[in-house]
Amino acid sequence: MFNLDFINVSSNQIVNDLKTKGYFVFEQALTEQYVDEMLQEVDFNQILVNTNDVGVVIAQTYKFLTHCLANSKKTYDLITSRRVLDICQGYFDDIYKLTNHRIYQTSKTSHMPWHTDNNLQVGKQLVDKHNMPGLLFLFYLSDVTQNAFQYVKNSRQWSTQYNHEIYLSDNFIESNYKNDILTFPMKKGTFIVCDIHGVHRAEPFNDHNYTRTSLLFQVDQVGSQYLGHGEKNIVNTEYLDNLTPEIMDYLGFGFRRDYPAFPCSSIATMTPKDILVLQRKLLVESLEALNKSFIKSILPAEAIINAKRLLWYIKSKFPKLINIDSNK
Ligand SMILES: O=C(O)CCC(=O)C(=O)O
Ligand SMILES: [Fe+2]
Repeated sequence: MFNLDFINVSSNQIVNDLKTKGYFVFEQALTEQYVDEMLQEVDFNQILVNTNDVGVVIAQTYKFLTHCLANSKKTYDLITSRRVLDICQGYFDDIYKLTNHRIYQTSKTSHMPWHTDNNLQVGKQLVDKHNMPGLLFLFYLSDVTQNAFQYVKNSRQWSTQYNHEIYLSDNFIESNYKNDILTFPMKKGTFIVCDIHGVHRAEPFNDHNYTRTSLLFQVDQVGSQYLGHGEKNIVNTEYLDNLTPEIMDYLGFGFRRDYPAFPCSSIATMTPKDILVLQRKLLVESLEALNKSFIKSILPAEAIINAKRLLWYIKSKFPKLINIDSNK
């Protein structure tokens, strides 16, 4: 999973950097092979439409696989890895929980505002800022030359002053903290972890040939006064080969979750171009479906069942000859 150079950095060192500076960055912490295998588990070209599974949705220029703990064993293993848990154990002094996670792909253009991630929500609305300790974990799953993560040095020391603002304006940061902006254009596999109270964003970009792929997850020290804080974690039970009380607690077994999965997507969050691509695909599939339903409507049900019985018989006699999908 991790490159040797990263394995050789102690978790104490990472925690120490987090406590003193508010962030820690390591270029190419994940092996290239691990990232490639992780990406093979995600199909960004398959968008959910009446699909009975977890999968990818579109919100503007982003594609999201929010429920990656249900769809990617590699992601599950990374999010529940000893390394991540050791960092959390060292950093937090009370129970901590995974509060959200997602793999996402940003294409063509994006202008993310400067913000902190200590958000409290009611439904999908951000309503307030909280003061629970929290960590934002970010892994680059592609080489990041544009749209890099940016962090304002020492901003966690003053960000509470702006708790009444949902975002900070580009102008404000540019005029007051220009020299404190750290930008991390780095290679695939890079690991970034920072204090959620620090001001950060992905640097705006506009390049129709560029795509950035990332894994992000957040861990908060959720106290009992914040019952329900966090998105639900949908996990594939097949992946749970390392379950311990520690991991059950971290994943929030039996813990209330009130926030909807991010982003709240629908057809309305798609770009006109993505809607057109989808409509074209749907048209072809709809014609096939109509064709099938027309044939079904003119044939007696008994004839269809008999045809399936015949196919099954032929298949059992000549297995290589035919492949039936009995749902069709
Ligand atoms: O993608 C990034 O670089 C930052 C993302 C982020 O801060 C967020 O989604 O809250
Ligand atoms: Fe953020």
